[in-house]
Amino acid sequence: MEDRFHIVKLWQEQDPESIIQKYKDDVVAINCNMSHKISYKLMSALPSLELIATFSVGFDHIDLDAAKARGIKVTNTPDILCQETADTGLALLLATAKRVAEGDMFVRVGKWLSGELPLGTSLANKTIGIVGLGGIGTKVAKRCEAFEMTVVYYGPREKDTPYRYYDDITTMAQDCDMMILTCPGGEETANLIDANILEALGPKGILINIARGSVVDEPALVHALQNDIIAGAGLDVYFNEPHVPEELISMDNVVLLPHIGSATLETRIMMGQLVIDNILAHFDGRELLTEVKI
Ligand code: 8YV
Repeated sequence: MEDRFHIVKLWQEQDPESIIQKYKDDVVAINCNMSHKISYKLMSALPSLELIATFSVGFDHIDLDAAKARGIKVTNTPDILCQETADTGLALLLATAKRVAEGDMFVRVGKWLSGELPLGTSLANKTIGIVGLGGIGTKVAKRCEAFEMTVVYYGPREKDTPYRYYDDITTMAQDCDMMILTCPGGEETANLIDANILEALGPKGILINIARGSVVDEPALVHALQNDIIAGAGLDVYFNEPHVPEELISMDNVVLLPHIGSATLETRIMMGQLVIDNILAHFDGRELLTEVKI
C-alpha cells in the first residue's frame, strides 16, 4: 500500500485528532476496524473521503446513512472469517459446558489434590438455538451437527435449511438448551437478549455470544448468572470493550475471551488482503470485491 499511497498510521500517533486536522483535505480512504467509530462528524471533517474499508465483517461502527448521503463506499470482510469465528463459538461452547477454563485453573492452583471439579454438561443430544443464521451462523450449525446436537434458529426470515425455524425468539429460548448469538450488531438487534429471553432459556441454559456486546442486555445477563436464572455463559464480545464488568470476571460459570472471533494469523492475513484488494479496486476504477450495500 505504501508504494501507492501516503499512509497515515493513526494508531501510532500520540495525538490522532491533530493528525486528522493536518491531513483532512487529502484523506481519500479510511481503513478501520470495529473498535473505531466512523461517525458523521468524522466523515464531515474529511471532504475528499471516497471509501471506508473495514477490517471486519460487522459494520455497526460505521454511520451508513452518513456514508450514503455523501456517496462514500463501504467495504467489509465477509465469508473468509466465517469458519474461524464459528470455531471460536464452538471453543466457547465446549469451554463453558465442559468447564475447560475452570478445570485449567483447578489444576494450576492445586485444587485437584484435594477434590474434584463439578460435573460438566453434554453437548450431544441437546438443542442449540442459533440467533442469526448468516455466514457465521451456518458454519456454527454445521459444527454443532458434528457434535450431534439438534440445531434450530431464529432470525428475521426463514431460510432454505433442514433446521427448524422460529419467528419468535422467546419460544426458541424456551425450547433450547443452549443459545449462540451470531447476528449482526446495530440498532435492530440492540438488547435482543434481555431478562425475559434469559428466563426463557432457563436454569440449565448456556448463552454464547460471538456477535456483538450490544445484542445482550449486559446487566440483565449479570443478574441472570448471579441468580441461577441461566447456568453459564461464554462471551467473546462485550458492551463496552475492552471493559468487562467486574461481576463477570469473578464468576466461575463464565468463560471470557477478548474478542478473538476471527483472530488467527491465517484468517487475519486473508482479511487484511481483502481490505487492500478493495482499496486497490476502488482506486483502479474496478468493481469492489465486497461492498456493503447501503
Ligand atoms: C474484527 C469482528 O474483525 O469481523 C468482525 O465483525 O468483530 C472481528 O472479527 C476484529 O476484531 C478486527 O477488528
